[in-house]
Amino acid sequence: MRVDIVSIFPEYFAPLDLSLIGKARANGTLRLAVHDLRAWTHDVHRTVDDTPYGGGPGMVMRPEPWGEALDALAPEELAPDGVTLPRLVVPSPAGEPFTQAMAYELAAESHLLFACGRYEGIDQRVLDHAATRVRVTEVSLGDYVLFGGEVAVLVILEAVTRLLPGVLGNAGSLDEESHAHGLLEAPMYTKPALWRGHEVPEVLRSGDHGRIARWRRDEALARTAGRRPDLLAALAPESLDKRDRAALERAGVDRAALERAAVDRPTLDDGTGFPPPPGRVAK
Ligand code: JAH
Repeated sequence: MRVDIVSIFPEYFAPLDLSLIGKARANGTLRLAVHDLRAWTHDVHRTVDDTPYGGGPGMVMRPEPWGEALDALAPEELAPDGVTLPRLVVPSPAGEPFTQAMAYELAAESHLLFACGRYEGIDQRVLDHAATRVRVTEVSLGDYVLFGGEVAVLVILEAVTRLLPGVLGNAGSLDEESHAHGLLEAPMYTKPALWRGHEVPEVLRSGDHGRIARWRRDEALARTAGRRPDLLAALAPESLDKRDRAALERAGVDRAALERAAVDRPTLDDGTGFPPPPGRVAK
């Protein structure tokens, strides 16, 4: 995968040299470049902002440097080597909520271009113009406002690059983790069995893999019901079997309350709302 990032603070992306993302860059799985928006300014002050039309507080990012950045990184004419157009991702509190499903979608792209806004945002015409050339997705990490899109891009890249083939050492862990089944995960424990008066649940030390799997499923269901009723309500009814429903009943889940919490029903056939991890075939 190729990734380009445009920002007025390229130094924010130093962590992308580290850990598994750094390794993916070093071994060529990830070709990532960070660009300073000011490279596409021409005045002595390298100005990237101006006052908002219509008045109001703060400043808006002026369109011209962004237009030149787009010309450089998503050229109108397809390169003769057949390099594909990037998908433009723009973090914004007004964007579509970022989810694990969107992480899978972005991980399937061959080229992502991230535009980091600052101040009160980017002149709307930049996005309108970009949409005549490339697919544009405004993405929100949640209902809060940051100083700019840089940290949001770091978060999105963490979620996306770990899904790329070969980036995670243990590929098996992808389909067991939180959100992979539309539920939160059961709690995890390691040695020692007794620590500061707290014991590891007996079932996990029993060696009975059937009992362990059932316990984990029950814990996942109870946790999800307690903490994220919206996730439980969004599960397709077929993805809950009789034993699951019994576990939810024991956890005191009121089905009507779940229905009220439903926000968005999954559309994919296995009922999770997520595509299978790379290398696994959908049921
Ligand atoms: C703030 C440009 N929901 C996360 C998020 C993403 C981006 C921004 N804020 C919050 C942001 C100012 C300018 C982007």
